Amino acid sequence: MLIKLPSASGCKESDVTPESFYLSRRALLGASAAALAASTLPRWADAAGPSPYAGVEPGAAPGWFKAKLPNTQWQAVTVKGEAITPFKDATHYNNFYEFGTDKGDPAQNAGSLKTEPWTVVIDGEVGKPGRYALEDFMKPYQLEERIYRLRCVEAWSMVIPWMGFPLSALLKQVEPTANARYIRFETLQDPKSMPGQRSSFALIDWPYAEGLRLDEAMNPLAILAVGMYGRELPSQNGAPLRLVVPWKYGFKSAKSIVRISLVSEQPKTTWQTIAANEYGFYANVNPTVDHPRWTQAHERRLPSGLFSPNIRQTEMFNGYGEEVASLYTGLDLRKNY
Ligand SMILES: Nc1nc2c(c(=O)[nH]1)N[C@H]1C(S)=C(S)[C@@H](COP(=O)(O)O)O[C@H]1N2
Ligand SMILES: [Mo]
Repeated sequence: MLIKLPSASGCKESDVTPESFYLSRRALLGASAAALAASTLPRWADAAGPSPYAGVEPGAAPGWFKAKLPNTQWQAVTVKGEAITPFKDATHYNNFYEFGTDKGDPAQNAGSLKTEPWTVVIDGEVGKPGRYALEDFMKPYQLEERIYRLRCVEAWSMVIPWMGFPLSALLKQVEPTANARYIRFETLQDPKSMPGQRSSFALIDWPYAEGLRLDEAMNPLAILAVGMYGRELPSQNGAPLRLVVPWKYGFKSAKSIVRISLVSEQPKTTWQTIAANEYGFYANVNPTVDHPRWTQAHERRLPSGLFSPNIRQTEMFNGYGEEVASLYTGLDLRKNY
């Protein structure tokens, strides 16, 4: 399941600029194809069908990609034989309640999000708390591409190529104290730019907050993403910094993060606060534990249509059990949903 592509050291710096990201990765895949089982390559890699990156070119998405992503490493965790979701779907079918509750609202409204300058605060139970401009916050880390399934608790899913760095790398840097047992993530609160925070949708007690157990946060699959499809994150996907935890339901992956706190107690999360009987703290993807109002046994993979709903079986831990199941030995996943 884990595939390591040739590392950046194998190619010239000019090969890893975002402009040539897609093409040179294809070249790398081609060159190393013999070394990889063909069945483990993502479907788009064999050049059949339209590129899922269509529309990624800056000209096709004005204003979305303000800068290039420097320092990117050729490393991917891919999904076996599954196509990457077209860029268009990944950026026009979103949950980001700060910008509205309809799937198309974030694409329509998130243009008002001001991502520069952006400050990230690290606080709580850490030896090295701090307040960083995003550029400085990111600087120590080599960006990697991670191609992950994203499974929303609402039973739809996508496959998205993220760009980011392991959350574990940040945690090692900030030195959690012996009291640190959980990590809490907080999204921007800015009613001026976020219409959902000033509307009548008072269900949510802003800001949006999420959390992980520290050992979950240290798992190598958990990343902080700053980009997708080889470019900066579009605002509707949580620019400029969002969490991605691929074995958990999508709501764990908090967008537009401004504060990361190490804490000793399990933090209160947004969806748990709204409906604890429907959305637990763990929120591991689990086809055997239904949502009280619908089954979680299967999911609709986007893009899907009325006549081609594209239904697939949901996998335990969203297919990442090999990497994460050991985190939960001895835990009743039915109670701790
Ligand atoms: N701040 C914030 N983060 C959020 C949400 C939100 O409403 N606000 N929605 C979550 C949900 S329910 C999902 S499924 C994913 C969707 O990510 P995507 O739009 O990039 O696919 O973001 C998650 N992160
Ligand atoms: Mo979701």
